[in-house]
Amino acid sequence: MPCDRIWTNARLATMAGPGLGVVERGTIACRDGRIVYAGPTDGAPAFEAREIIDCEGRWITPGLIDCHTHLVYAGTRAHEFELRLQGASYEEIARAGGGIISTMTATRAASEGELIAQSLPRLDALIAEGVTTAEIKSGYGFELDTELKMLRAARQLGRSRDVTVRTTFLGAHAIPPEYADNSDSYITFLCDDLMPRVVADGLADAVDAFCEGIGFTPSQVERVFTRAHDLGLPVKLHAEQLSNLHGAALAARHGAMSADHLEHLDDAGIAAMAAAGTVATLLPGAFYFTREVHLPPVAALRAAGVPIALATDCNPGTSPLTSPLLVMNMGATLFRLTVEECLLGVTRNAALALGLADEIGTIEPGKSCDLAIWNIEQPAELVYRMGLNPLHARVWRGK
Ligand code: DI6
Ligand code: FE
Repeated sequence: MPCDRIWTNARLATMAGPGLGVVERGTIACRDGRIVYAGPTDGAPAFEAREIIDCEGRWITPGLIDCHTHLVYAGTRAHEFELRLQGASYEEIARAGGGIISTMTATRAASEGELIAQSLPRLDALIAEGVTTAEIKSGYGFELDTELKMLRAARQLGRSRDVTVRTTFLGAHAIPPEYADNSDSYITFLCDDLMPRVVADGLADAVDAFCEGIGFTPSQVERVFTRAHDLGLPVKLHAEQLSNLHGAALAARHGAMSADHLEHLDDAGIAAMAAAGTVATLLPGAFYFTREVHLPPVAALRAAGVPIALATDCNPGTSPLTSPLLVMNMGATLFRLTVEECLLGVTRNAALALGLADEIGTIEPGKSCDLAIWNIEQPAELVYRMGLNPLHARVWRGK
């Protein structure tokens, strides 16, 4: 079998099932950036490879996928963190004009180059832990120039590193000061002007919104989703993070790829997600950092067969986190996910949450050859440790 490169003498966690899809003595072959063989070395076809890489018994997983980030932004909110340490709540800070709006001010003021320069270290931190695909949202502009600037910056970040970037238009993240008393008019502006322009410039792969007391109402989200459908973009939703507005059920009704956060999700929302095939993206970094105590209903999600993804939610206010390994540890420790669920959460189910299940997320023939090679003795180590990065090498599209 002709191919460009093979990795051999490896232990594979293909994540293609059953379980982790473990192959103890495995080989992966790649041609034109795609996997052409992944399985036992014994009985593999005869390869004519230009390069053979001896993995010396290391473990290989799919490249990790961070399916929910706001990593493009300017400035920092360390001062708000200090206020919260003194007792202020996230919602109080937001209602006092801080929070998302303070990042909006910094992001509007930054040039595109500054925005890229400030965001690149965050992307590099993800890459350093084996990430080969990251989603990046807009949502700190709320005006045409800044929303476009954020999305262009995200795309440019993807071009400047060996990583796949998927962009999401999150114009409905907060109500900008220009529309403080008239959020419905902002939604009209978003649907009539912002979103069509983002689509015309080809800058978004999906549309997201924040359904919350300090964000947008379900009926406003409905308008955003309807417009997204008209423009041909898939949707997802920040739902049930601080309260239960039944956003997950709304998202499921609109065929959303994922509903995210979900600490306050109820049984009806779970049933709707299960029926629609909507992924539950859990964000333990935000749960931890806001000192949330209301747990997402993991056992009920599991029982209903809802696929669970895990992501950093990298953002300056509620999750200044750039470690997918720590996300897995938190998923297990805080949310009681199993090792297998944590690993699926940053691979196969994260791919599903991005609508990329045919392309990435497992090590299977036909998929992009995106791999992470680890210095570990067993896969549980990826979930178990806090702060040690055992990545040996990362492969993106076969290189
Ligand atoms: N929920 C969150 O946790 C982030 N956005 C959202 O809708 C917070 C974003 C920020 O505070 O900057
Ligand atoms: Fe978020």
